[in-house]
Amino acid sequence: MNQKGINQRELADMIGKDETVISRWFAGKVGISRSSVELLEKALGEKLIKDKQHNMKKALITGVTGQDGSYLSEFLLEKGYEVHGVIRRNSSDHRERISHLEGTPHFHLHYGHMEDSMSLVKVVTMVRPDEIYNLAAQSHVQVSFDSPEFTADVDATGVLRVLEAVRAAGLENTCRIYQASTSELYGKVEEVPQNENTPFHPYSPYAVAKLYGYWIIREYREAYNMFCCSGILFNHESERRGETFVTRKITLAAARIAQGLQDCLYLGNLSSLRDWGYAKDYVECMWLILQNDKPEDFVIATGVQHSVREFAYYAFKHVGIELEFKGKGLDEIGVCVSDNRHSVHKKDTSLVGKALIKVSPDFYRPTDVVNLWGDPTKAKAKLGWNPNKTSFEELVKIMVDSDMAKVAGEGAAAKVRTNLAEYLEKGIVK
Ligand code: NAP
Ligand code: F7E
Repeated sequence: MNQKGINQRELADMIGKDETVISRWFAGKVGISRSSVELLEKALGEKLIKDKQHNMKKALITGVTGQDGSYLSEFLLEKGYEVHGVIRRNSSDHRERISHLEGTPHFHLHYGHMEDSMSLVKVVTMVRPDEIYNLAAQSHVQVSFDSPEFTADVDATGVLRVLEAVRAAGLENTCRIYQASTSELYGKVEEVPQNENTPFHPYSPYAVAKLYGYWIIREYREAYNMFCCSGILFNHESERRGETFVTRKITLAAARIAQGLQDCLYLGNLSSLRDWGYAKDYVECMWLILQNDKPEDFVIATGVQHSVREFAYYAFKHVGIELEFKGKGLDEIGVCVSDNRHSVHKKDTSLVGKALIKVSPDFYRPTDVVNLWGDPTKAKAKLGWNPNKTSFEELVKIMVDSDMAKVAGEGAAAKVRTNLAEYLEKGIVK
C-alpha cells in the first residue's frame, strides 16, 4: 500500500478489466498523488487515465426535491459527482429545498414521474447514470390511508419502472441502484430492536407498497445479477422535514407558541416510539451502500428510541417552556409548568398552567406502528458508518432553532399557516 492508499495488488487486478470497473475503482480514490497517477498510467495506459480524470461519476436521484434528495444532492456534489435530479412537472414550483443548488455546475434537473415509465426510460437513457438513488415516493403514512392506490402506483410499481428503465437503457451491468426502503416494513413489530433478519409485518398501505419495492429490488438482484440494494432507513428528520410529519409539526408549533402565534398543538398517539436520526447523516449511508463490494440490504438507525411525548418535551424545553403531561389517551394534555422564554418572545401573559398540547382523534391512524427501534450493527461493521454522529437532543435543537428563525421571519403570516399545517394531514382545515 503506498501513502495515498493505492494497493499494488488492487492495481494489478485492474489490468485487462472492463472500463466501467476501472472507472468505478479509480473514481473512488480521492486525493490521488502524482506518483500514483504515474504508476497507473504505466499499468493501464495514459489515454485511459486522462479520460477517467475528466469522467465524473453520474448519479440520478428521483425525489430530488424531497428532504433526503436535497441533502444527498449536496453530499454527492461535494464528492465530485455529476448529479441529475428528477422533478415532477407541477403548476407551481416546488423546489425550495434545492433552490440553492440550481445553477451550480454539475447539477441538472429533468422532468419525470414515477407513474410514467416512458418519462423514466427517457431520463435514464439520456443521463446513463452510474448510480441511481430511488427516493421518490408518496412518503406520508397517514396519506397512504387516504390515497392507497396512488401510493401503490408510486411506491410499489414505481420501483419496478425504475428497474425496467435501467434494463431498457442497457445499463443493468453497470448502474448501481439504491432503493429507499423503510422501517415501516416492520410495522406491527415481531421483534425489538429490529435488524436485517427481523420479519416484516407492514401495517399501512404505505408499508405494503414499500414491501413490494423491497422485494422487487431483491428479485432483480437475484434474477438479473443487478447491483441493487435497499437501505431500510428508520425515521430521519431535519429542518427540511415536511411540515406534517410529527417532529416538524412539533418544532414548528413550539416556535409559534413561544412567539405568541399559536395557542395549542393537537397531536395523535403521544406514546408512539421511534428511532429518530438526522437526515444529513443518513444520506452518507445511502452512498456507502452503493460503494460496498457486493449488493446488500442494510438497516440504518441510531439504536436509540424515544416517544412522541419525549420529542415534544425536549422541543418545548428548548424554547424555554417546561411541560408536564397529565391524563391518558384522548384526555392527555401537556401543561406548561414553567415559562422561561427569552424576553424577546415573552408576551404579557405567562403560559404557566395552560394546556399547550392536546390529543385529537384526527391524528390517530387506522393501524399505527408504535415500537420502532433499529439495530445498526451491520452498517457500523460493514460500511464503517457512525450512527451516533448527531444525538437526539442535538437533532431537536437543530430543528427548533431553525423553526424559531423561520417563524420570526414570517411574523404574522406564521399564524395563518398554523391551522393549515395542523390539519393538512387529514385534508381538512378546521
Ligand atoms: P419527501 O420529503 O416526502 O420527498 C419525496 C420526494 O418524492 C419529493 O421529491 C417528491 O416530489 C417526490 N415524489 C413523490 N411522488 C412522486 C411522483 N409520483 N413522481 C416523481 N416524484 C415524486 O421524502 P423523504 O423524507 O425525503 O424520503 C425519501 C425517501 O425515503 C422516500 O421514498 C421515503 O418513503 C423514504 N423513507 C423516508 C424516511 C424518513 O424518515 N424520512 C424513512 C424511511 C424511508 P415533490 O417535491 O414534487 O412532492
Ligand atoms: O409519525 C405519531 C404517528 O408521520 C410518527 C415517514 O418518513 O418515517 C415516517 O413515517 C409517529 C406515528 O412518521 C401525530 O402516529 C402522533 O406513530 O412523523 P410520522 P412515520 O409515520 O413514522 C417512516 C420511517 C417512513 O418511511 C415514512 O416515509 O408519530 N403521531 N401524533 C403523529 N404523526 C403525525 N404525522 N402527526 C401527528 O399529529
